[in-house]
Amino acid sequence: MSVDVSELVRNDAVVTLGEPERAELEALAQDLLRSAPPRIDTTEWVERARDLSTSLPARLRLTLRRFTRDAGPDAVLLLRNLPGYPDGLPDTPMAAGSVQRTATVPAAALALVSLGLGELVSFREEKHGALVHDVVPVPGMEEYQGNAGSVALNMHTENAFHPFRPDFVGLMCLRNDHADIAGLRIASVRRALPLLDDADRALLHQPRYVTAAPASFGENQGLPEAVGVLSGSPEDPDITVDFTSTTPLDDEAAAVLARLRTAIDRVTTTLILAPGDLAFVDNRLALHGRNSFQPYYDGRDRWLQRAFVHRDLRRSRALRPADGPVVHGTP
Ligand SMILES: O=C(O)CCC(=O)C(=O)O
Ligand SMILES: [Fe+2]
Repeated sequence: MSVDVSELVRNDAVVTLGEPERAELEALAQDLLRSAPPRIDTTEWVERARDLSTSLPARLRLTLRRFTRDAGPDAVLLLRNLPGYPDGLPDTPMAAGSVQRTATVPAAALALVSLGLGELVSFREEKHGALVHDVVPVPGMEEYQGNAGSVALNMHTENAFHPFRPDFVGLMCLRNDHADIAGLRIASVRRALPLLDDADRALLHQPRYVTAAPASFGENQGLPEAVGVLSGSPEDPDITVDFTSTTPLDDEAAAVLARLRTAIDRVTTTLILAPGDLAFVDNRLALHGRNSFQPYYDGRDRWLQRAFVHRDLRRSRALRPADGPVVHGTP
């Protein structure tokens, strides 16, 4: 019962910008490049971007506003036909930890649209706290369970271990892989839940799982707290799990997690993003991952840019020095 893109279209989860809307967004991005300091990761740049985001095309603002209230059955929003580089797309970066420090039209467009959903946020321990990340295959990291890899990336909540993980993850495609087979995989808890029985659903709410922080988030972490994979309303719960780094604490919890994984597999949709596509995943309701692809490291590999959004920035204030956008460490 995998969900295909036509179903997303029926559910208003796909919005293609018309040419005038694309031109309006490009003009806003150009205005941001002209009127803000060149470096993205400054308070001034984000303030200017936030102000300009209030002038996004009206239909786009309406779409974003509705999505923040209810992300729908698939908990994803796919925006299409965003502006790219006006003078041609540069080579795909291939350095580990590559980020966008200096604004360009696509990075500015990503930031403007993200600010229509909430506040931009990043993590000091990840990509040096940059607000716009490159998601690209990195030589030697093919097998890595992270976005630098090119093997299949297991389904996960972004930063599942972190209490201030993003509410939304924005992934914008600049270039797909050579064979055009690499896809963002998404699955919502709303689709998976009906495939589980009541006992399994109840157990998934119990604190019988741990998700460890990666070493990059610091050594002085105690043991991670045991939590449920599901939380909140039993009829419409949030999901927090990473099928690479979440560990069940007992055999029964392990068996239920395996059944959840099967259910997730059955409802997973693969979105082959095309240049100009921007997918926002509601990180509270949906998991994401990626299928495998072949990188060539010839400057024409797959290239996404990524940004994280918080709906309530205040919640993480204790970990954000000077009220900046960068979350430091874990509580
Ligand atoms: O490569 C993708 O499509 C998704 C990678 C991913 O999980 C991420 O960048 O957070
Ligand atoms: Fe991810």
